[in-house]
Amino acid sequence: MKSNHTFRQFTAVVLATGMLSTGIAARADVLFNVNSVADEVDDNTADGNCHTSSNVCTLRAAIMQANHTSIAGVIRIALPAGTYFLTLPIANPSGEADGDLNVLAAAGENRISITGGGAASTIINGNQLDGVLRTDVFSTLDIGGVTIRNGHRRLPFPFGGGIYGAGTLTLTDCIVELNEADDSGGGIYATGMMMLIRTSVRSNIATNGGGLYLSSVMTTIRDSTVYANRANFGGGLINAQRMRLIDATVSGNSANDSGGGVVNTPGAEAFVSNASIVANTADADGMSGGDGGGLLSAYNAAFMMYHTLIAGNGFGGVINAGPDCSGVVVAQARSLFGNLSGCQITNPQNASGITASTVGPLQNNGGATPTHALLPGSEAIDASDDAVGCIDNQLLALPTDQRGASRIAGARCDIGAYEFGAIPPPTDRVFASGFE
Ligand SMILES: [Ca+2]
Ligand SMILES: [Ca+2]
Ligand SMILES: [Ca+2]
Ligand SMILES: [Ca+2]
Repeated sequence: MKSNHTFRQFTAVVLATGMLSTGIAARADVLFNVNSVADEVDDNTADGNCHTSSNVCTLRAAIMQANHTSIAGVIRIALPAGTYFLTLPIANPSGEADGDLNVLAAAGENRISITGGGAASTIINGNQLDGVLRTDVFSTLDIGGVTIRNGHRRLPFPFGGGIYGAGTLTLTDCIVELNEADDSGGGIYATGMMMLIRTSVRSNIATNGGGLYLSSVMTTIRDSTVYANRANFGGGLINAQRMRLIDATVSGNSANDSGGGVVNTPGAEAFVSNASIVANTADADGMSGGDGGGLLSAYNAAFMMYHTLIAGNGFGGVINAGPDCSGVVVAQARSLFGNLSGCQITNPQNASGITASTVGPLQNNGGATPTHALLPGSEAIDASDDAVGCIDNQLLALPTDQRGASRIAGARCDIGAYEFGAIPPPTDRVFASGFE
């Protein structure tokens, strides 16, 4: 029978004179083609091949072999459409051969990429046995076009129900959904560096940080939506270190206590540019109080807002009821609030006198992730600050809105993640995030 090895090595085309003269090492990538949805271990991590005792290449085997392969290039794992249930129970001590999928840095600082066939069709299902994925410090992992679903982390490590990321982690065109952490970070708990691009984090649950718990050197969330997550504290996300939220939406999350959408903890820094924080609720259980429907930012934290919309959030589980924010925020450029009571705004001249904006429901308005459209007549339309322009916190221009539609439509940039009157490009069906 033909061997089913899927190891292929590509030698980069090297222009020898150029390479030699600049001293750049030749780079070789490795590709593992997953060809089975089974959850089986690699049968020999020393051989360089993705191979199990059943003579296939599984996702777990590909990651295990990648962990033990040292190359200068990228280890690429091609993951075709399918549902990949994790079926190996967590062991004690736990590792790469049981429970969740572990990306290690065992062979050095490898860069690993996992490319699915699109989040609507390529699903890694944690089967409630453990989390789905965990990455180590010094690992680098890029995931594209994959759904991470149905992980559940319990004691002794109840952090990051879907993903616990300690290395450098990038998710592009992904969905993280229906995961649970008994402590923090229902969808993702991040401690290294993380980027979320065109990604939805939805319907996850935890005690703290229903969607995300961010304790990263830097997390960047761009063109992405965090929605319908639940927690006792910080329904959508908790930022405990440093975060950038750009052209992104936080919607429909709820907390039984405080911070329905976003919590910014003492000492944390958040740079929030053209975000929409809408329709989240604090005190969702109606018991023992809670405040900051959209946002709770600690008095000694920094929450720097640029052209951001915080409106229609609520209290007692009811949207459009109660304060949108609690604590202290800085409006670096004009931002719009619904109910300001409970929130102290530094630079109030940039946020004065503007009340709840007119926004549509969270839905597919084009692009990879759901958004709240601005409705005709919304105060947010063309309301950005002329003195600032249409930029992020690093003073870089924002060329598009969350959907990828070109800004600027109309007279100037709008407030929030959605640009009224701008037409998004056709969604690439292969990489659509599956939002209906
Ligand atoms: Ca092997
Ligand atoms: Ca594991
Ligand atoms: Ca409560
Ligand atoms: Ca505009």
